Amino acid sequence: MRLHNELDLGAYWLPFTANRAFKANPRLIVSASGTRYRTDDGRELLDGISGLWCCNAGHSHPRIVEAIQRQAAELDYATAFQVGHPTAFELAGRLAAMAPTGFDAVFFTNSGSESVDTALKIALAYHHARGEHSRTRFVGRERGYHGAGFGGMSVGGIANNRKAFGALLPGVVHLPQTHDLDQQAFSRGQPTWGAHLADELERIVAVNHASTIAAVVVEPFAGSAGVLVPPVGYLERLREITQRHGILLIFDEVITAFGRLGAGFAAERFGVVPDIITTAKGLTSGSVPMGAVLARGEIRDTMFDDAGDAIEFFHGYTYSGHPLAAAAAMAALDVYEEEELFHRARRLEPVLEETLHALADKPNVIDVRNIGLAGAIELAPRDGAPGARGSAAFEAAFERGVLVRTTGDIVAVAPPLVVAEQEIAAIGSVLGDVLDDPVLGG
Ligand code: PXG
Ligand code: PLP
Repeated sequence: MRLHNELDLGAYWLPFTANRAFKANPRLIVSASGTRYRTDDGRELLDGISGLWCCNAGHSHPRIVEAIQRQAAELDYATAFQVGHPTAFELAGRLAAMAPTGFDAVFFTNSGSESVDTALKIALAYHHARGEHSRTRFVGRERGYHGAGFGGMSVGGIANNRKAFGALLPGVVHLPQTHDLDQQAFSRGQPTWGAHLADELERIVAVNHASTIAAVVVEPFAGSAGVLVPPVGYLERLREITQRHGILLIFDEVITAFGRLGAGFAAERFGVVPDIITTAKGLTSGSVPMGAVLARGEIRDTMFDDAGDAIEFFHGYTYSGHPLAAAAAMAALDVYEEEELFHRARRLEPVLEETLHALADKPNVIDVRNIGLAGAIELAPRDGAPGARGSAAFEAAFERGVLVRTTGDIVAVAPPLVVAEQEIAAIGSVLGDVLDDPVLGG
């Protein structure tokens, strides 16, 4: 008996989901351990997408579970407004130590969306504190995903996420996206073509004047849009241009931090250091909602100096630095360290690369790309029905026991960092069968 036959599915409005279609054919997950989920009809599902790019240490890791249980019994909640609790301070110090040199200001949030909105507000408030009141514009990028808040939507570049929601933040402009199938298809790691696309920022500066631009925000690799890997030299060029014009550079590392690229942060992997880093997801290995914004100390100091003894940043959340989340994050970082999971991701990167690129000649495949422990297979859209082939691939993989993420006709894979080599092979084998399945052809 499947559990969903007994459940009333009516009230729950699922996010980013076609609810009518889902409720006609619901998929329910009831438990998880390591790289595996169990569905309500007792099937095992290999998690090829780390929950949703977040469960980097695998599911229900005993160490993280124990930390959450212990913390819940000891201190369930303490406000972070004018009061603190020790674990949040410990965690902030630990993140500052992990981050690139100079990032010693850590602000806690509860999600990637809140981290992005927080980072945008820090950028504005920093320029305000310096007396540069005209620096209010933001530069995002086409196909960027920066969460579902109004700030993140505004700098984001995915039209479906924006079209129903009006004018959004004023003064946002977008860089061109960096993925070009003609130039880059079937690249392994960073494509060699495309660094010049960063020069578009010079044009934006020329049109608007540098003194009106607060910050540029980009994902080091774009996750949600389907693993769009930065061209060699591109991030370096963005850094050089922003620095020259006094514009802050924000790396949205909600997906890329905590091991996805075989390092604590993409900034470390790519050797490009921004001014602000947003995180969430892998911070607690997905176990308790939490995000964090890391800023260079001089940004914080400028705001502190300007405020004197008054409140320097009128911003925060009821659950900023929540004890359960902080305890979960401390345990997740312990697991990453003790199990050397960032090194493991780096070691598995060529294994995933080979596995995915071996599917290049399957029907309808127009691109395969990868970086770190993440990759994507892009399928040709069906005539007049973009996304249909991608949806069919998602369902066919689910039926065969593998959870992937599809966005349009792109199948994304990003397994937990604890994944075994045989499990990567199993994902490859299932995806091969999926791509050969006649249901994808039509
Ligand atoms: N920034 C980036 C770079 C993200 O990937 C967010 C912000 C927002 O985080 P929250 O925690 O508010 O969801 C994200 C989240 C997908 C997918 O389609 C990706 C995300 C969320 C939902 C779906 O792959 N990333
Ligand atoms: N911090 C944490 C939490 C880690 O897990 C690791 C490695 O796995 C490191 C730091 C060190 O990373 P690296 O040797 O790449 O600097």
